[in-house]
Amino acid sequence: MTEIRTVSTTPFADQKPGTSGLRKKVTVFQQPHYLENFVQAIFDALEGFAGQTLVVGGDGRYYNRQAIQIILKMAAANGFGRVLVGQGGILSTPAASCVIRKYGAFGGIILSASHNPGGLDGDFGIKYNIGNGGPAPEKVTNAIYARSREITSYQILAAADGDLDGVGEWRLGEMVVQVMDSVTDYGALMESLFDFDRIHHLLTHGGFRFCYDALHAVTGGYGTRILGDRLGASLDCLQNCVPLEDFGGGHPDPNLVYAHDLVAKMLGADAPDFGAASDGDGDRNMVMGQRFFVTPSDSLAVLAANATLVPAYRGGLAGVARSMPTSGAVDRVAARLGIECYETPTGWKFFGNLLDAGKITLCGEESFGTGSNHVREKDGLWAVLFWLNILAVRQQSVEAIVREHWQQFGQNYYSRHDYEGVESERAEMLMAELRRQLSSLAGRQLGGYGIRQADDFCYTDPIDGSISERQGVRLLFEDGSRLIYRLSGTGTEGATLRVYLERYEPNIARHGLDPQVALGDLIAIAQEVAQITPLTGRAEPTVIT
Ligand code: G16
Repeated sequence: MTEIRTVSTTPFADQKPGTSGLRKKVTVFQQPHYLENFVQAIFDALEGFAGQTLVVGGDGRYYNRQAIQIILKMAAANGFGRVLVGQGGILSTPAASCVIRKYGAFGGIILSASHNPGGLDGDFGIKYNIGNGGPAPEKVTNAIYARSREITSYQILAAADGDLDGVGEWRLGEMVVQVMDSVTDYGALMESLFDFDRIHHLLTHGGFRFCYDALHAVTGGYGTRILGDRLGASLDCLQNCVPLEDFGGGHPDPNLVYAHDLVAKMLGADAPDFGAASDGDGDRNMVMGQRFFVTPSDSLAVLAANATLVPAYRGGLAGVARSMPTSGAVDRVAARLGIECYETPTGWKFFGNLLDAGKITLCGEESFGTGSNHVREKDGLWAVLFWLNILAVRQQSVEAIVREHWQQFGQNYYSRHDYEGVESERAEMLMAELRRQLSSLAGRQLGGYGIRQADDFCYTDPIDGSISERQGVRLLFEDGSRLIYRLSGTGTEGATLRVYLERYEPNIARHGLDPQVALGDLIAIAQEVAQITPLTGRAEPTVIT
């Protein structure tokens, strides 16, 4: 009989989940009891899991393996019947969602700090996903946080660490641990959605040139197996595909700043036809054509407009959704298709109810996330395969497809300016000051732009009626342009101010300009209204996407 130990502990005050779970420095998680407290708070906030299945996996970053051993012993001590764990402790976030759904698991624990850097000095993270495969909704994360504030003990099995590297089953007390191949189920799901024969043909005939960059993160293994082994992409198309615990010292965030190897290649004289990257845990994507960047908002709109070219979506879309700061490009596609377009707060968890209720088929965010009803997470490789499927059918360049899209729907110029590592008090003061001004902003003229509405976005979930307030300050202009301010909920150092800028341009002659130029007036207004430089001490954003 293996012994269940009850360990006394005291609460940590900082275990409030953010936009996507609890993210902290590795060193914070390594404090005695820190991870254990949070895991016990998750279990205490749940009901009815005795004898049930839990899925556990992570993006392979530093501390992943140690954390998984602890979680397995705690799951056993708390009464789970079985844990499905990815081989080597690896499951990309969308693969974890796939596995939870496929095997009818009670839920899952995903270990990742997504696109944040890893390593001893980097970040770690943990989040709970419910039985639909998606991130726990706010009522669950709030209950976990509440429990973390009052916890006095946790339960853990006194047992040796088990083998995570061999596929197979072993026991931890009464519980079965099943180590499963990390790619097989996810790969089969992808094959069921897309025209793999056509994509295989595209990648192996006719000189189509392609580059996929896994940024030394979790999709290295998925990319090699699915794009390489199954779809025939040659090894030299797959860049940085060896997963490393510290992501090779890089920042596994697929954007124009951090995916520099790919960006340099795609902007170079001898650029491939298509380039794509994914992030630390495999749920984000960036898509580029030859010397051409596709904004995530445009990507969502193009996928929606071309969805019927893909086997899984041949019957059409039930509806679409985007997060509030994401550009309105997809709204225009939805209007043309005669389907509903929902606007949700930032955070993938807000799409879950709409997907479960069958109200939407595709959804996406400006933060390099796109997904569909196939899982309940955004999905980086899925988006890459979706684009490849479209390219295989249309036989046009990425740029030609996007420009044609703009001709049909107009272009939503879009950019996000991030001010990272701002002192938290200063950032809070900036937001408070903006909120204070809201009532006097509506109706004002700023640099030729009339403000039609100024508010703090509040969302009422159309399915369960739950209300989420203070989701971002919005200045909505008469001509449809928008300026949005919010503080990131995923950083681990100080605060990150995000400023989102959007302007609609119907005139084809003015399409394809540098967004920083096309949005120049709005950028100046954004800095002026929020007094960004005086209040943050920053003359310029840290990252522009
Ligand atoms: C997470 C969430 C996304 C969100 C993004 C940025 O992504 O799942 O829904 O858009 O963070 O959030 P914030 O603006 O609060 O930093 P990921 O890829 O980090 O899990």
